[in-house]
Amino acid sequence: HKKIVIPSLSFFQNELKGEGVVKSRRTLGELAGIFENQDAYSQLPLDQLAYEVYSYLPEREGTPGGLYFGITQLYPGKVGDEYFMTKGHFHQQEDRSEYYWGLEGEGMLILMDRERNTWAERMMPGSLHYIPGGVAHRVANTGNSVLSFAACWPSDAGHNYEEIANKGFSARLVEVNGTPKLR
Ligand code: S6P
Ligand code: ZN
Repeated sequence: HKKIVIPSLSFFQNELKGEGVVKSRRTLGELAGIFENQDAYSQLPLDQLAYEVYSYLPEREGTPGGLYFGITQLYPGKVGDEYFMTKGHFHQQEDRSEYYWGLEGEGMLILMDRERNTWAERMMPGSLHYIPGGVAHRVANTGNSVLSFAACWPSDAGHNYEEIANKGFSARLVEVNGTPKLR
């Protein structure tokens, strides 16, 4: 389950040695409200792990020009016809952009701009995604194994979860006849 691709190995070795990598985790219980099918959601254990994020900043927090590196491991699963997905956010400093790239597994990066236009990009090992400033981002695991992706973002970007928590994205990624579709 914990297969790690080579380019990220040194990062995980730092974590194993306790050198400044911060690990956070989100359970299904912490994703309350993001899925459409409340019945299906209520049947799942709230303490089930949905994803883990390892992040690392080689500078003091907020250092201008500093860059975070992070790896997210999103577990496979469904809530009704929706896939397990990250909470999703705009950046607190709206104009801050970010790179994502796929490491293992299959998924979709769901993006929404300020006019609430939503689109999606397929994630797979080696796929590269640029998330411009002012674009909310969320990832869904569309496969049967762990989806792992790396990210790089400015140290002063911050997270604005509130808007997505309140209004969601303007489209949902659902499984239709075995394939992911935006609805
Ligand atoms: C941070 C970056 C990622 C996410 C992570 C979890 O800007 O976009 O590290 O934090 O993929 O997603 P979320 O929406 O729970 O922060
Ligand atoms: Zn982000």
